[in-house]
Amino acid sequence: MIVGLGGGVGASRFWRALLAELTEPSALTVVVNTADDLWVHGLRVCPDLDTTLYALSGRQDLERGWGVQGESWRAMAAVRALGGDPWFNLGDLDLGTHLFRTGLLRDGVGLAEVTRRLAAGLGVATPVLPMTEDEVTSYVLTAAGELLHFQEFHVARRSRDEVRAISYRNADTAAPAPGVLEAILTADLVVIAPSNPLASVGPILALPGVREALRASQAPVVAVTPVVSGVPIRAAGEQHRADTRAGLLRSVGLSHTASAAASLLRDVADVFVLDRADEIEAETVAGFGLEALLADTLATELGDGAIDLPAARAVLERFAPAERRAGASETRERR
Ligand code: FO1
Repeated sequence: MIVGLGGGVGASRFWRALLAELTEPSALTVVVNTADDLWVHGLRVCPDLDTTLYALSGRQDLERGWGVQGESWRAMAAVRALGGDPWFNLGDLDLGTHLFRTGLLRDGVGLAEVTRRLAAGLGVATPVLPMTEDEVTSYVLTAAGELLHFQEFHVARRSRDEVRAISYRNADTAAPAPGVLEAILTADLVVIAPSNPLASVGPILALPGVREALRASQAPVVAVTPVVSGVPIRAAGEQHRADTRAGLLRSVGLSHTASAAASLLRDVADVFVLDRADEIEAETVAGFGLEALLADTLATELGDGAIDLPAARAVLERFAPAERRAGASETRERR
């Protein structure tokens, strides 16, 4: 059993690439950040859970990274026409997810069960667990002294504010969702996705018992770099996510580098996957007590939902048993 921890866009690419190599979709369980969830228009929106579910069901808008393919925006246009300010864009199809989830939450169903029902409805066979059923929320304190919900900082303000600090409200009193600690403790391999280290991975690690479970787990804990230096960023969304990441890392006195991301995981990870372009950082990573594994960490979309991500293959080849890997036995037979 492989357990993945992560956020939305970067993580879901990695999960898709891992799943393409696995014989069973249920060989992977993913634990997803919920600290950038928000209430908007009276609805509970869980961006990272939804990105994960849309990605694993083949519905994700691969260009934007979030939301559903073939989306329309008539409901938001109606809100605008009524004088509202839909600063957080909910597509018409996506709204169905939020209506379904909010209704169940209002009826007293926990977020883990709601997510299970969403996954079942979307045909996702990989268990997707919210990190917690409690409302844990990332807040960004700006240099101007404003306290912004993470999405206000990231979406409404386009990450332009200088950040002084990020905090995870309620994280210290929240409980990991049912199954989260058990999954980590019984995993054969734990993968920390190439996700924002402070906005997506940080909140999961801040929950009571998670760091301890990662340290107690017998499984190798392999983290994949979210930062690749010196590679021109092509998509506008990638630049926006990089700006958010850089601003948050700066707030804790770190530069926007792979080794800075590794330094935040030094107490829980065993291995840090560096992009080949950042080989020069391998020594720094090793200095944190992490084994540096070099691989190509950038994904290429191949069309029809197929993805090429060599780092996912490299992690499986090194750490997953061959019988779990699609094609691994054929490769052995051919040898
Ligand atoms: N990102 C944006 O940049 N602008 C949006 O209006 C926006 C809306 C949105 C709605 C649903 C959803 O699941 C994600 C959405 N995102 C939007 C992405 C989201 O802000 C980020 O991907 C994550 O929260 C960061 O991990």
